[in-house]
Amino acid sequence: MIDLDCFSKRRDRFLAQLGDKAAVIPGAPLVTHHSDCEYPFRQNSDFWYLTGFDEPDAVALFLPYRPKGEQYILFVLPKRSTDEVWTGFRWGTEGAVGRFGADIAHSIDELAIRLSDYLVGADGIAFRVGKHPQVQALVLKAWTEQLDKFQRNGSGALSLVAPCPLIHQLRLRKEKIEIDRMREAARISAGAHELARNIVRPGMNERQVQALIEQYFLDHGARGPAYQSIVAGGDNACVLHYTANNSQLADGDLLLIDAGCSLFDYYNGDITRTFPINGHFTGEQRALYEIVLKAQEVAIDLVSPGQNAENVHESAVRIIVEGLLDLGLLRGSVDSLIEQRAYSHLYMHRTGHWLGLDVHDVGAYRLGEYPVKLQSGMVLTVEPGIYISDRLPVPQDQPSIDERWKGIGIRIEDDVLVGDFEKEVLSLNALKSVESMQFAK
Ligand SMILES: [Mn+2]
Repeated sequence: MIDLDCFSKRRDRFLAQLGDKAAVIPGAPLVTHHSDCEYPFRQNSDFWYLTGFDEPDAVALFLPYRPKGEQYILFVLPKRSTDEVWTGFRWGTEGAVGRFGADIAHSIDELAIRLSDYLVGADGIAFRVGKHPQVQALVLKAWTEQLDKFQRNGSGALSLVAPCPLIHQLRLRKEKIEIDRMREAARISAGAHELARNIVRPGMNERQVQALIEQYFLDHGARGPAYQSIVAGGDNACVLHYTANNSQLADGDLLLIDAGCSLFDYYNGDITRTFPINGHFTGEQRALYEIVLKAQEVAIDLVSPGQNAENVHESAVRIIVEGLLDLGLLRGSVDSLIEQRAYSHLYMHRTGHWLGLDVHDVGAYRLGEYPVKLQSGMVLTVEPGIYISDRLPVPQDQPSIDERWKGIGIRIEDDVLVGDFEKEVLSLNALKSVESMQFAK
């Protein structure tokens, strides 16, 4: 059972920051997959962060201008045995109050008639426009009513603002309880990568490896994969978001696996490993692997309070460019290659992203002119790569690529927590040294 104390503390912080604004935070609905079948339910992360409530079609109101005991309102699916016999247990309004700490709870059917009244007294409304069409119609209607009455009342919610900066600033720095959960997500994810590397043999299908990894996630108590697992043999690894996972693994190719689990409270792991399918690197594979590994280690080394994600990225780019120059895959000076991005046919993505309740987690990377400084409690991935294929044209002045390099795609990704002084690699149980990627098969 999830400890709900942290959610109530977050609500207190959020309410304090709202001033006299109301916030309307919708949960996620069920989403249709096809016909009348739905995707597995996935709660909205902002809603989850503030409520810990894991049912579809809920809406939370935060009303700091109202007296204590009327500030946190939950609208939820009503308890109804004729529905529960089809879709299972619901907490209903009683559970929303008794278990989840709402001051007041109503059936979601009543949102349309109650929302306007609850928003009276707010001097603004915090609501994310453009993401929740049904709730948005009600919010805009209530806001319009207040604007219409403004001349008579001399007060009302004049502004509609985005709640994201407030919530996402909170979410960017993880609490201790969140860090513990992310450690667990990384530990399970790392275990799956270790299993995969030990079982993979030439002739297996990518899909079988995906099945092993995802079985491991479920076996170890996770909800499932945090995102579509990428199991990409050989040239497939050069497609960054390859998810077809239906090719046979060839003797002599590398296998790139980008997979992580999501826990029941939605914290995620995000790990990539690349290893030779037959247990032995070719010379070309090894040379490139060593570059990516060095780039990743140098970049991880830089992760510390006061640093920023752009410097982390640039440090990895520099090592990769230097390495590709040495191998004759680039031509020119390191600085001008970096400045002109003349490496981007071989390394075309950023070196990492925030990680948390969302795999590409919320939080700004820049504040205007300045990159956001890393602070303790932030978690980011560090994931440089090199991908050699014919998909992108070789820039003018750059050497054409010999066939022996083609079909090699390598990425190495870890999840790194910024500590007070030191970093912690949450995913360190997934091995990555050249030696540990190779063994007799
Ligand atoms: Mn990632």
